[in-house]
Amino acid sequence: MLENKIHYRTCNLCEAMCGLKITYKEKKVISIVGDKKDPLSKGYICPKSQALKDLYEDSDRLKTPIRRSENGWEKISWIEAFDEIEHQIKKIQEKYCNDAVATYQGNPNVHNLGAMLYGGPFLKSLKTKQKYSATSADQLPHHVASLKMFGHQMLIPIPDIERTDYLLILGANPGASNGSLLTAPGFSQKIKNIQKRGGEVINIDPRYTETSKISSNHFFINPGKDALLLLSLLHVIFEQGINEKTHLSNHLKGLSEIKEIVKKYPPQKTASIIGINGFEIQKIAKDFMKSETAVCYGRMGVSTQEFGGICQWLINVINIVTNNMDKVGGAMFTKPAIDLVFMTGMQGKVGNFDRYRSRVHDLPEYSGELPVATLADEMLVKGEGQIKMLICTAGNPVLSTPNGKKLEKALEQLDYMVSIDIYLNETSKYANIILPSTNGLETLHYDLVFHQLAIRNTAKLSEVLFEKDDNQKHDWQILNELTERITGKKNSLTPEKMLDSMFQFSSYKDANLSVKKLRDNPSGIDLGALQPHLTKRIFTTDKKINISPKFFIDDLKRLDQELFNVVDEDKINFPFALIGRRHLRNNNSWMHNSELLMKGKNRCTVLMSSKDAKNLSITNHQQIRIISNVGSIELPVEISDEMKEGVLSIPHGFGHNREGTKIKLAEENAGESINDLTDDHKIDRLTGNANFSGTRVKVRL
Ligand SMILES: Nc1nc2c(c(=O)[nH]1)N[C@H]1C(S)=C(S)[C@@H](COP(=O)(O)OP(=O)(O)OC[C@H]3O[C@@H](n4cnc5c(=O)[nH]c(N)nc54)[C@H](O)[C@@H]3O)O[C@H]1N2
Ligand SMILES: Nc1nc2c(c(=O)[nH]1)N[C@H]1C(S)=C(S)[C@@H](COP(=O)(O)OP(=O)(O)OC[C@H]3O[C@@H](n4cnc5c(=O)[nH]c(N)nc54)[C@H](O)[C@@H]3O)O[C@H]1N2
Ligand code: SF4
Ligand SMILES: [Mo]
Repeated sequence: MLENKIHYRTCNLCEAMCGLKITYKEKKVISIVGDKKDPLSKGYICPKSQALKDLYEDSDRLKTPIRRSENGWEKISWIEAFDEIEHQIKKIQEKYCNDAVATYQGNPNVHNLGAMLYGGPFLKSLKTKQKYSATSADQLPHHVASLKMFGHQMLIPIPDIERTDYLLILGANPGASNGSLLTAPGFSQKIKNIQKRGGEVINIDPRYTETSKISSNHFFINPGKDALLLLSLLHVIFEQGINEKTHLSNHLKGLSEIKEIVKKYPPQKTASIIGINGFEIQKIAKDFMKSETAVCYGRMGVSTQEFGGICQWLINVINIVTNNMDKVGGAMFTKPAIDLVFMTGMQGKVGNFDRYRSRVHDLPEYSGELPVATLADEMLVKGEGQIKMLICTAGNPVLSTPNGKKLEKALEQLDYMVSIDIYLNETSKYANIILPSTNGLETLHYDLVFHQLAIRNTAKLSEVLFEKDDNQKHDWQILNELTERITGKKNSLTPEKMLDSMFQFSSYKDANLSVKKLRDNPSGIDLGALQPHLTKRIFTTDKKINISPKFFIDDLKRLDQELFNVVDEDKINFPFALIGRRHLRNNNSWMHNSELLMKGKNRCTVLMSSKDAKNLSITNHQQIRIISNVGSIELPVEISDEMKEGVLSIPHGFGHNREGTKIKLAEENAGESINDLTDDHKIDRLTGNANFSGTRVKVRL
């Protein structure tokens, strides 16, 4: 009789890094529960963790390379697949130029140790400027703000929610997302704990969300107007008078400039545009200042805006001028065991911005990438440097980037495409060859990125639970083989060896960290609470924190023109503003094939306020057409007073109704893609980030 066995690992499905205790027998998962001994998550897990079993067992998951042929998809050997891809890359780069081969890296790359370690060398080997990723449909403004202010793109402050007295949340819904650029398992409980300690949590969102429900107070905001709100909050803060002698004052520059600038934005002038009463704006600013400790946190909803760059800059400014930056209970910086900021910073590799621009729309490069909103046009618009081939790794840009229908047209006319993906889905179906990788429980994992953003410094290794089949390959093996074929150089390092060598640079010398030590401590190792230490790692050339970078200040002209514009044609023709939403049991576009997660009622609906529904004589569940300037989709309405009047909400990641995919359950729960409505030309022109907040739409019955 075989006995049940126990395996400990970190869930890699979202950013929360929850510790799991998995009971299994042979190759069968028996149960997944929270690991109480995990020093970070202490037993917390969410329902999505259960889907790791479904993912492992999913019969739609690809296990061998497949090639598109006249007779449909045919299985081919790895050798044949690599030979053909190598040949195509070389042929296309020779015929056109290196930039004719583009890459897109999707979100699961950052949740995958192998892809993190071997993705960089692979991209480098291609010598192409046409590199894209989900970053520019997500957190790009955070990186740009950190680079301009602190001198390092990864020096991202995180709110110390376990010790703060006042948390101001804009454009984030951790109640559904479990947190982002803030690894804090059990985020919702931590929000409740702030209030139990006598503190306050204020939530600003055009929807009354899962997070709003557990906050002390919620304010509806008009989508896309947060930059004005932040300017007005600063106006009140400076009007009240700040303490200019703080632990950071000798390290700051630009204080008088920002003080002068925000004079132009009193709440009386901005409130009606923002949609929040001027007295309330004043109160938020004053309460923030009054609190012993306070922190402002803004995520997706404020990053993917027309002024996402300005928003992330001003959030940092608020935390700095109220003396809450780099302080317990404020915004803090981590010191993980493998510290990417330290390791790259010491070599002077702190990030880059705008070294070159995109060919078609003149948009800025960030860290070797171009904005993904321009990917389709870079494929469609003829000329030197036009993209002819795409290599897509763990990404589904047809559903996840603005104007997905246009991208489909662009993918259709490419000379060649490769997807490294576990499914035949809406994007990979355009590939000539799909290279399938292992996933989740089949992989060795260490979170290089999310330890860097975690509320507590810990270290944890997840071993392979189920050995892959002989014919399967890990992402790192696929990427390594491709790199070797392009460069002609062998690399025999394994992820394990690389990890071990990175621990040698760890600042936790006494902990003697190594792969072996982590193997001996399968629930993880605690390295302690976050400590203030910013002043030792400012990477700007003059070693000052710049709170008034010219880069952002210059963009205020664009903000003044756009946000104070009273005659807005778009608003007249398209009276509603559309926003997205996340659901606890969705994960972007790719987990709708899990039976456990798909239980329950249809989630792909349009939320509309009862007043708007009444005005338009729309009844609950009625099918309506939503139309933007780029496309239209049909969905059932869910009347809900969660919504601000004039604002509609549709979740992203659906739209599995495209022909020719092989994700059976997802196809049965197809929904429609919100990104068939979002506009690839309406972006934050400053940073190049996509703009999903407040797409103008109209409704037809
Ligand atoms: N309108 C709107 N659009 C959005 C958003 C929004 O809020 N609203 N959110 C944006 C955000 S924050 C993000 S991060 C992006 C996400 O954008 P993407 O990363 O492009 O999309 P995902 O849905 O995460 O798709 C991940 C792909 O990776 C595959 N995959 C999963 N695991 C593995 C693995 O281990 N290895 C390999 N090789 N493949 C794997 C899946 O099958 C899927 O095809 O979407 C963005 N798009
Ligand atoms: N269950 C689940 N968890 C996930 C994901 C998932 O798809 N499902 N995706 C993961 C990924 S890739 C990411 S990046 C994170 C994102 O995690 P979060 O940053 O928490 O993102 P969302 O949950 O989309 O929350 C964004 C909020 O912004 C609001 N919003 C929209 N427009 C505006 C605006 O103009 N102003 C303001 N103030 N608010 C606005 C929306 O109503 C929404 O409540 O979640 C991760 N976790
Ligand atoms: S919160 Fe995220 S990391 Fe934690 S169990 Fe859920 S999906 Fe996994
Ligand atoms: Mo994301």
